[in-house]
Amino acid sequence: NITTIIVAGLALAGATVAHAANPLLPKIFTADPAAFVEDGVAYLYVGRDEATPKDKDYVMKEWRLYSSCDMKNWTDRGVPLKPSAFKWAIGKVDAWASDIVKRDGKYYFYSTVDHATIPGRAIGVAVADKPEGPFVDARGSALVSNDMTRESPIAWDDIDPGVFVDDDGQAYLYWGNTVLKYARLKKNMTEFDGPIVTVGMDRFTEAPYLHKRNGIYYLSYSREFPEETAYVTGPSPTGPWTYRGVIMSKNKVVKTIHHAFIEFNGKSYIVYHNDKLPGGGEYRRSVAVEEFTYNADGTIPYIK
Ligand code: FUB
Repeated sequence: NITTIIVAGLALAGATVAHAANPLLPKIFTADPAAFVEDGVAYLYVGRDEATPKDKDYVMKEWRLYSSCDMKNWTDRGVPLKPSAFKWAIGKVDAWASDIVKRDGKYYFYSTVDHATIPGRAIGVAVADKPEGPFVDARGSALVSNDMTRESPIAWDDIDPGVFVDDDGQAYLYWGNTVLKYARLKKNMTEFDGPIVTVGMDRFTEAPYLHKRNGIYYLSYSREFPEETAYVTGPSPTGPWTYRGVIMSKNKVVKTIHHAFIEFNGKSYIVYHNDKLPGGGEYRRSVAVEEFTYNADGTIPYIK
């Protein structure tokens, strides 16, 4: 189809093509991968880590998009949006973690930004007609802000959105730091359809991610700090949940691990970040991918 032809054409024309092994993107520091597949092309949205070795916090001014036809060679597709797309946000720094989904021909990008007037982090949603954008604010206000969800005393509890649309069309947004929350989304994908629900999840830290395979719902998340990736499964997008184990272990240098799952050409992958790009560290992360095979009973193997 036309998307595949354009991507292949870009690669042939010598657009910036990254190489074939981890770290996936060897030229810049990147974190918090969000991924989806369409028409034989894998799309990877990452936050760019711009902290210097001396910085003691994240410096993230933009999200960047990469695409691949083989999960090995990645084409730089530029900056689909920056936090400044959300006029109600501070807009200068901190393009924190995001997630992306396509619905009714439009691409919805949920992301974490700093609210300009309500202290703390907030979640916005932007929409585009193409994966590469341009993305524009879909609401003109935060979907979630700190005044709506006061379960946690911290200002960054409303971060790390993970979006999921079930086969029956019902969409859900999961998010949180320290406290895991979810809410149903209306079909317009820009409003909640019901209350924000808090889920008790043992040692939950952040980065909830919901995916479904063969009728099993998998809710994976980062737990403890430094973080490891753990998961539960259930018979529905809202549980009840059964703990299944750890998928990836802690990286004590980078401390965070933010992950996502994708299926591409019949194979299963987990994308995440580590510190392996030379000069890397806690605020200078690098996105990586691992291929894995589900166990026969549907469980996910430990990935070294
Ligand atoms: O990149 C900033 C924050 O670090 C993300 O929101 C978390 O998931 C962690 O990766």
